[in-house]
Amino acid sequence: MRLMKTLLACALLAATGSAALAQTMKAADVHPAGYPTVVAVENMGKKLDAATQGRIKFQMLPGSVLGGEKEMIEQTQVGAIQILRTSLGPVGPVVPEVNVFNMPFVFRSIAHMRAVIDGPIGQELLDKLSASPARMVGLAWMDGGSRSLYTKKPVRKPDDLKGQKIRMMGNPLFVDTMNAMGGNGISMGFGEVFTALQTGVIDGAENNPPSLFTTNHFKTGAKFYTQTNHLIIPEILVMSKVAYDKLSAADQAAVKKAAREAQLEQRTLWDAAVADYSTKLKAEGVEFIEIDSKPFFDATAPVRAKYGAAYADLIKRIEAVR
Ligand code: BDP
Repeated sequence: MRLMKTLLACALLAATGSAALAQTMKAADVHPAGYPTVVAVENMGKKLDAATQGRIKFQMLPGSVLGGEKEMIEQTQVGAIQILRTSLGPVGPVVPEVNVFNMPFVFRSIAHMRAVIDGPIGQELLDKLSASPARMVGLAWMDGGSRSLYTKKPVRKPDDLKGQKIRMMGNPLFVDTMNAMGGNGISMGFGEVFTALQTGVIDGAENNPPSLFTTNHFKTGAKFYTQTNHLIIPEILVMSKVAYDKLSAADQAAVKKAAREAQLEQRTLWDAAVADYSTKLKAEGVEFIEIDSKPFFDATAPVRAKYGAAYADLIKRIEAVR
C-alpha cells in the first residue's frame, strides 16, 4: 500500500513536472497561411503535440507579423521566436559556413539540391549551424525551388540587365551575384519589394513562382519572368537554442524526427504549389521567358571563385553528388 502511494505520488510529480515544462513555441514565417512552408510547419506542430502529450505545441505566426527575415533571425537568436522557417540567404551573414548553399549555380538542378540536403552534406551543414555561436539549432531543410529574374523589361542575356536595379535578399553574396549577372543588385527586405517595384526604386527582383504569385509583385508591371534559375537556395527550419536547451533529450529527438518528416512533406506541397502558381502567373499575363542560362552561369564564375574558395573541398563533394 505504501509502495502504491509512493508510486502514485511519483507519477503525479512527473505529470505536473512535465506540464510545467510544456512549451507553446512561436513558429514564424514571412509567407502567408496556406504556403507550403507554413502548412508543413503547422503539421509538424500538430504531430509534436501528439507525440509529446502536449508538452510541445506550435503557435504559427505567418505573413511576416514578427518582421522580415533579418529581424526574425535576430529574435530567434535571443529566444523571442522559438521556431523559424527562413530562406538560407539571410542566414549567411550570421553563419558564413552556410553560404556554400547560397552560391549562384552551386546546384545543377532542384533534384541535385534535394539529393544534397537529404544526404550527409545536408546534415553536416545543419550541424555546423547548430555548433556555431549563432544560438540556433538547424532542424531541417525545405524546398525553395529555384529563383529566376522578373523585370519590367524583358531580359534574355546579361547585357539586357545593364542599368537595371534588381532587388536581392540581404546578403552581400547576392548583390555580387546580381552585379556579375549584369544588373545592379540592391539588397532589401522581402516586405519592401512591392512598393519599391511600384515606385520604380527597383526595376525587378528574383524569386520562385509561388513567391512571385503570392506577393503580387507581377502586378507592378514586372511581368517578364526570365528563367535564369541562378539561385537554388534551400529554406531552413531552425529552433532557438534557448528553447531547444529547455527540452528533455527525448523531446529534442521528437523535434528532430518531426522536422525531418516536415522536410519531406513540404517537398510534396512545394511541387504542387510550383505547378499551380506557374499556371496562375501565366493566366495573369506573366511571360515565362525560356533562355540558355549559360551566359549567366559564366558571368557568375568570379562570385563562385570569391565565395567558394573557403569551401573548395565541400564544393567538390557537392558536385560529386548524383
Ligand atoms: C522566398 C523565400 C523567403 C524569402 C523570400 C525573399 O521562401 O524565405 O524571404 O524568398 O526573397 O522564396 O526574401
